[in-house]
Amino acid sequence: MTRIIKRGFLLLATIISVITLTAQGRIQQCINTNWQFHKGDIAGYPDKETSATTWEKTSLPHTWNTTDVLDDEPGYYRGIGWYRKTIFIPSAWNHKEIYLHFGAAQQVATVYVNGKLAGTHTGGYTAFNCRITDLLIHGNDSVTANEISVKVDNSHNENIPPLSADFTFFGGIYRDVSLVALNPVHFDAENDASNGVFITTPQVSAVNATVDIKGQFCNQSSQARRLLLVSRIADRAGKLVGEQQQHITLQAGERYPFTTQFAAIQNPHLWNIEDPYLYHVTTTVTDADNQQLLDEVSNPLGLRWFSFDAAQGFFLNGKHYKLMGASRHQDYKDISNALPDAMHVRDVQLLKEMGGNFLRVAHYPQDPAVLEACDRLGIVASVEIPVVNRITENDTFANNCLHMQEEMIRQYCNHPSIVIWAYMNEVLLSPRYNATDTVRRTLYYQHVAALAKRIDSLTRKEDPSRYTMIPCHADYNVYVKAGLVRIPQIVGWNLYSGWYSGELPDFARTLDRHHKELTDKPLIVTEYGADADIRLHNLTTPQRFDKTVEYATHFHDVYYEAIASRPFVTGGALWNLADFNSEGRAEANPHINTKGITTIDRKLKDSYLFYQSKLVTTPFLRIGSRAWVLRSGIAEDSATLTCTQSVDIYTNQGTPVILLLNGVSLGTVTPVNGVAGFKVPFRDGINQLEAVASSNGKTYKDMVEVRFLLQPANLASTVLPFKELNISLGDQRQFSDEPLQQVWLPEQPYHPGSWGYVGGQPFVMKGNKRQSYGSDKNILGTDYDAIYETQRVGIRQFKLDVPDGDYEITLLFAELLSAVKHEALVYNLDNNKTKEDTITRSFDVLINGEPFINHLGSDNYLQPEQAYSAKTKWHAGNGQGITISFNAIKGETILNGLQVRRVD
Ligand SMILES: *[C@@H]1O[C@H](CO)[C@@H](O)[C@H](O)[C@H]1NC(C)=O
Ligand SMILES: *[C@@H]1O[C@H](CO)[C@@H](O)[C@H](O)[C@H]1NC(C)=O
Ligand SMILES: *[C@@H]1O[C@H](CO)[C@@H](O)[C@H](O)[C@H]1NC(C)=O
Ligand SMILES: *[C@@H]1O[C@H](CO)[C@@H](O)[C@H](O)[C@H]1NC(C)=O
Ligand SMILES: *[C@@H]1O[C@H](CO)[C@@H](O)[C@H](O)[C@H]1NC(C)=O
Ligand SMILES: *[C@@H]1O[C@H](CO)[C@@H](O)[C@H](O)[C@H]1NC(C)=O
Ligand SMILES: *[C@@H]1O[C@H](CO)[C@@H](O)[C@H](O)[C@H]1NC(C)=O
Ligand SMILES: CC(=O)N[C@H]1CO[C@H](CO)[C@@H](O)[C@@H]1O
Repeated sequence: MTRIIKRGFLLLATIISVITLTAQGRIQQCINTNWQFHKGDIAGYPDKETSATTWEKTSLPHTWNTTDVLDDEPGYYRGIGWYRKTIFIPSAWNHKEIYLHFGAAQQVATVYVNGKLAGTHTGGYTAFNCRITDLLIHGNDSVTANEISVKVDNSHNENIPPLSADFTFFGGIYRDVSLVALNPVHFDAENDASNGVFITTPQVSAVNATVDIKGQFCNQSSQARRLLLVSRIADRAGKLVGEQQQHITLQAGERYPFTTQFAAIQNPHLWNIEDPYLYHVTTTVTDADNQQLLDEVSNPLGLRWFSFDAAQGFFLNGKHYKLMGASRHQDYKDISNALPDAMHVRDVQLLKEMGGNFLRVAHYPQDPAVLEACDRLGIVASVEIPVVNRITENDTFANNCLHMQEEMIRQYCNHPSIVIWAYMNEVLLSPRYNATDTVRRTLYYQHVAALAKRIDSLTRKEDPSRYTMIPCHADYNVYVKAGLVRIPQIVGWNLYSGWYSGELPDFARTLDRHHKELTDKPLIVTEYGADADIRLHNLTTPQRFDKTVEYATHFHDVYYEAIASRPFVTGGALWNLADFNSEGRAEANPHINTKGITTIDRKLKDSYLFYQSKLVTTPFLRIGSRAWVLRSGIAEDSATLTCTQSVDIYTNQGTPVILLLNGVSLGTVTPVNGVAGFKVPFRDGINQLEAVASSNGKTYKDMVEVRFLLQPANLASTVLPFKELNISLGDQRQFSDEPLQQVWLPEQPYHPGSWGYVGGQPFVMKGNKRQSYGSDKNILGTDYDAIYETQRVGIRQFKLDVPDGDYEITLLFAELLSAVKHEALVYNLDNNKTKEDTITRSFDVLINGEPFINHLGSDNYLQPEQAYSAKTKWHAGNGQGITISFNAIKGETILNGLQVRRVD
C-alpha cells in the first residue's frame, strides 16, 4: 500500500504539472440557452431567416404540451417538433472530434448540422451522442457559426416502448444538450453515449476491495504516438489511494480496449445508506512523449457489496436493511418533464427526509442528476426501461427494448446506488388478444416471455453485478402461467388490493402466497398506493375511491404494517413519491394520477408524514393534516361556538404529546403506533396548534395555523351570523378550496333552523364495487370536478333557514349518466362497465315558489359530463328563508352543488 501511495504522489505531481502546461483533455459545454422551437413539421430543414422571425425562442430543457395535456380535449399533441440553434465553433477546434450529447429527446430525434444528417436516436429516456466533426464548417475567423437543427417526434410508434402507460409522453428535448470537443485520441464516445469508462468492484469486503476499470480508446489521429493511460482512485478528501499506469500504442482508426486492475484497497471506507462514502476514479490518457493530456473521464466509486435473499431480503455490506421508499416519475406541475436538475435532486432529498432508503426509478431511466443524488445521499436504486403494459411481437420492437436496456446499463452502471436493472412493468396488463382468443393469447404470452428472456440475459451479460427484476401487476396466476416470475432474479409486485380491486387484506395474502410458492425468489413490493386529492377530506369514515387524504393514509398504514412485519418481503417502493401527469385519467383531478404522497408541486400529504414517523431515526414530531389549513364545520351548539374535529400528531417518540390550541393545552396523549390523536374544538378564524413532546431531556415542537370557517348551527344566529355556505350534494367529503378560501361541506338532510336537502338519494355508479358514491368521469368545463362528480338524484327541495336579507344563489348541475363510451381504465381490475343509457330528464327549479330555471334538462343545458351552473340574486323576506324546489317533468331531478352567499 505504501508503495502505491508513493507512486501516486509522484504521479499526482506530474499530472498537476501537465494540467498547468496544456489544455484540458476534453471540453464539454452545456448548450441549453438560445434555442428556437417550432411545433409541427416543416419542409426540408429550418433556415435561419424563417426561424428567426416565426419560431418561438426557448431554452432547454423544453417540452411541448404542458397545458395541452390538462385541457378538456382528450389526447394531446403527439407529433413533430423542431428545434434549431446556432453554435460557434472556435478555430482552435479544427482538429478535434466534435460530438453533440443529448440527455434525452422524446422520443425519436433526427439531428442535422448545417443541413446534413448527423444522426438519429430512438427512445425518449436515454442519452445519445452524435458525431458532427465532418459536418462542421471551419472558417478563418476565431469562431465560425454552424447551424444545428433537431427534429423530435413523440408520435405513437408501435416499434418503440412505451406503447401505453399510466403517464404522459411529453415530447421535446427535455434534458441537457452539450457540445463535446475531444482530442483525436479519446475514450470511446460512441458506446451508447456512456462516458466510455466502466468501473466494477469484483470483490469488496470490510478488509479489502478490488476495483477494475474497462474501456476503449479511439484513435482518430494520423500521428503515431505513445500513450500513457493512468487511472487514479482518490478518497473523498482527494487523497490518492490507488493508481495504475499502462503504456499503449494504438493502430490507425482503431478502438483499443483496455482493462485496469487495481491492487486491493485495504480497509475500504464502504458506501452505505447512513454513510454514502464516495471515492473518485479519474482515468486519463496522455501523450507519453510530450505529456499532453489527451482525455480525462471521471466517475464516482462506491465500495459496497450487496445481496438479495428470498427469505431474508436485502443485505448491504452484510447488514440487513428493509428497503422502504418510493417510485418516482420525472415531472412537475406546469413544467411537465422539463425539470432543472435542482428539482430532480429535491425529490431524492424529499425521499431521504422521509426516512426512505430506496428509490424505484420508474418507469424509465431518469436524469443522471437523480442517480447522482442517490449516490450522494445513500439511496439504493432500481432503474428500468419503459416496456410497460404490452409489447409488439416482432424484432423491431425487441431490438429497441434490448438497445434501451444496453444504453441504460452503460450510461448508469458507474452509480454505486444502483442495485437492480428492471424491465417490463405490468407487461401482462393489457394483452393484445382477448380472453376468448385463448390460442393467440397464449402465443402472445410466449412472445412476452421470450423477449423477457432476451432482455434478462443481455442484462446479466452486461452487468453480472446487479440483479434483474420484473415488476408484475396483481394478476398473480397469469405471471406464473406465462413463466415471467421465473426469468428475473427478483420479482416485483405492484399491488392495489383495496383500491383497484379486492380488499385491503388481499395484499398480505398475495405476499404470503408468493413466499409459499416462489420460495427462491426475492420479492419487492414495487408499487402500492391510493389516490388522494389534497382538497378532499373525511375524518370519520374515509372510503375506498373517495380520494380523501385520510383514506390514502389508512391504505398506507395497512400496507406498511404488512410489509414491515414480513421478513421475507425485501421492501416496498410506494406509488408514488409525487402526483404526476397521466393524460388518460379522469376522476377528481383529471389528467393527474394523485397517488403521490406529495402533490404534483410537492406539498406533503399526511401519508408522507406517516412514513416519516415510521422511518426517520432522529426524533420526529409533526402535526398531521398540515396541508389542510382551511377547514370548516358546523358549530356544535350556539353557546360554545366551536366545532370539534380530529387532528393527528405524527411522532416516532413514545413519550406523551401535548397539544396546545391558541396557547391553551388540550391535554396529553400517548402515541399509539406513531400517532397521537387529538380532538380539537376549532373556533371561527385562526386556530394556532402547537404540539410538544419531550424525550431524553429534549423538547420537540411543531406548529400549524388553521383557518376555520365555522358555520352556525342555527342560520339565524346573531353571535355567528350566516355568511356563506357551499354544499356538495351526494357527497360525504369536505372540499377545501384554498385559492378562493372556500370550503364545501357534504350534504345533510334539512332540519328546521338549519339547511339541507329534502328527498332523493346520492348518485351511485352502476357496475362498480370501488366507489360507493359519485362518478369517476372527467366533468368538462370546470376545475371543480370533485364537486360536480357527486349528485343528489330525485331531490325535491333544498332549504336554508337564513335570516332576511340579500343573497347570491348558485346551483351546480352535471349530467353524470352518459352513453358516451370511455375506454375503461385498464388498472380498474374489477370494473364491470355496464352500458349507460342516454338519460332524458327535465325539471323546473323554483326559488320560494318563483320560477328560476324552466325545463332544465337533457334537451338543453344538461349535456352529459358537462358542468352547468346558474347564479341569481335573491331577497329573502318575511322570515321565509330560502327554499329551492325541484319539480320533475320527465325523469328524475338532480342537484350537484349549491352556494349561498349573503351579499348585503
Ligand atoms: C479563408 O480565407 C481564404 C483566404 O483569404 C479564403 O480563400 C477562404 O474562402 C476563406 N474561407 C472561409 C470559409 O471564409
Ligand atoms: C492512430 O492511427 C494513426 C494512423 O492513422 C497511426 O499512425 C497512429 O500511430 C495512431 N495513434 C496512436 C496514438 O497510436
Ligand atoms: C482480501 O482480504 C482477504 C481476507 O484477509 C484475503 O483472503 C484476500 O486475499 C484479500 N484479497 C486481496 C485481493 O488482497
Ligand atoms: C413490427 O411491427 C410494427 C408494427 O406493426 C411494424 O411497424 C414493423 O415494421 C414490424 N417489424 C418487423 C420486423 O416486422
Ligand atoms: C375477441 O377477439 C375475437 C377475435 O379477434 C373477436 O372476434 C371478438 O370480438 C373479441 N371479443 C371481445 C369481447 O373483444
Ligand atoms: C364521512 O363519510 C361517512 C361515510 O362515508 C359519512 O357518514 C360521514 O358523515 C362523513 N364525514 C364527514 C365529516 O364528512
Ligand atoms: C362482473 O360481471 C361478471 C359477469 O356478470 C360477474 O361474474 C362478476 O361478479 C362481476 N364483478 C363485479 C365486480 O361486479
Ligand atoms: C409548448 C407548446 O407547443 N405547447 C402547445 C401544446 O399544445 C397546445 C394545443 O395543441 C398548444 O396550444 C400549445 O401551444
